Amino acid sequence: MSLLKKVVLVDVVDPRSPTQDAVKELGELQSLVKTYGGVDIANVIQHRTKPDKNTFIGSGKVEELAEIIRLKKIDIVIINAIVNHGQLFRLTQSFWPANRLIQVWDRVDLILNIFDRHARTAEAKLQIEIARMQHMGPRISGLGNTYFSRQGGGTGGRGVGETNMELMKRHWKDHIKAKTLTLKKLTDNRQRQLDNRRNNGQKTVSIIGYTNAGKTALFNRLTGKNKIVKDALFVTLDSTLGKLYLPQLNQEIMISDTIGFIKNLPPSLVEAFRSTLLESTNADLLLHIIDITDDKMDIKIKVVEDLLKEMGIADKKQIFVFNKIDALSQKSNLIKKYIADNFHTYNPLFISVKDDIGIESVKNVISNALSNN
Ligand SMILES: Nc1nc2c(ncn2[C@@H]2O[C@H](COP(=O)(O)OP(=O)(O)OP(=O)(O)O)[C@@H](O)[C@H]2O)c(=O)[nH]1
Ligand SMILES: [Mg+2]
Repeated sequence: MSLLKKVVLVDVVDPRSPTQDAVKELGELQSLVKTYGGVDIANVIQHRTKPDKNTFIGSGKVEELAEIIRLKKIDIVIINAIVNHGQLFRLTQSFWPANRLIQVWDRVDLILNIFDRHARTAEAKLQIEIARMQHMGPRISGLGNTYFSRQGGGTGGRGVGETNMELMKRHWKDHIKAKTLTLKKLTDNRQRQLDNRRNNGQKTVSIIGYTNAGKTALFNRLTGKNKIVKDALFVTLDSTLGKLYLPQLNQEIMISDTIGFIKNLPPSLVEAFRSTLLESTNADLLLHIIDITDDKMDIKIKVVEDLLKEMGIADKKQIFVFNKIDALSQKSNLIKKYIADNFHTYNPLFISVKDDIGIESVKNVISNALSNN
């Protein structure tokens, strides 16, 4: 018997969006699922209408899915949208006749589960736990059991149920509060270390950007480290530091590699990852790495910019580094001109970590930016 979990993807498409966008979206979703690992995509179905209040996908699709779950022995249904917990719960419930152990994830659950697998430090693990509690609400395990058994069994009067629900919500809130406090202690501690570093005159450059842009590849190249570089999303979760000696400044500076950004991150996740991005919020300079071969480049730049705004660091000094020029097609001159016209305020650089092109110019630009600080 295969150990792979069988999944069905429900791709949610805005009926107004062009087909090629829908294909891209699905591509990203499939990469995400592959990144999670250990699963076999048995089916992909498309949902093209407005979200249904009760089940998000509407009763027709629920039936279609239940049939697929039954026939293909599906373990997990993944919906490519942010779905509220009431809807997720009702969906799960309506698939029980087809599979009593069915799991229904939305995009946030998927991202959280990926994060969970990749998190290494206590801090990252705690962040994920908090974000998960916030996202899942009373679906969380432990508390969730009571919820499921009460709702599923249908025992107890309505009044009693509601009281339990209130108690559970309070318990859930207290739980989040306690975890948040523990995380805050860890974060405060790290902030003190960062303050010390700054007071000692240590400069830091933080590498940021959309996931899979080549941040870790550049980090390795600059610092001589050997962190995992992979064609997958969210390979890096915790921020890591390395050193780079800059002859121009006659100084060793710190470089940090960070988690990649992705669109549709729910606010709870952004909040939780504030701590992971502490290196970036305290950095003297941001190197924003962009995959130049990606024809969704503009949207991805905007996603990163919006997240920087949410973190309150959009005004920090930033340099755009366009990576992977080795893989650029014949249109390369057009693309470079477009970038020069639109992003000249960010000192755009064109590099290839793979073919070792432009690395010296990255170091020079860093030196110049830091010496003007
Ligand atoms: N063609 C080409 N591929 C590159 C280059 N730099 C990185 N890559 C590839 O891009 C993929 C992602 O690289 P990473 O360095 O892991 O990307 P990342 O931004 O750290 O990704 P996450 O940590 O997952 O957010 C890998 O398959 C790399 O081999 C480059 O200069 N040219
Ligand atoms: Mg990385």
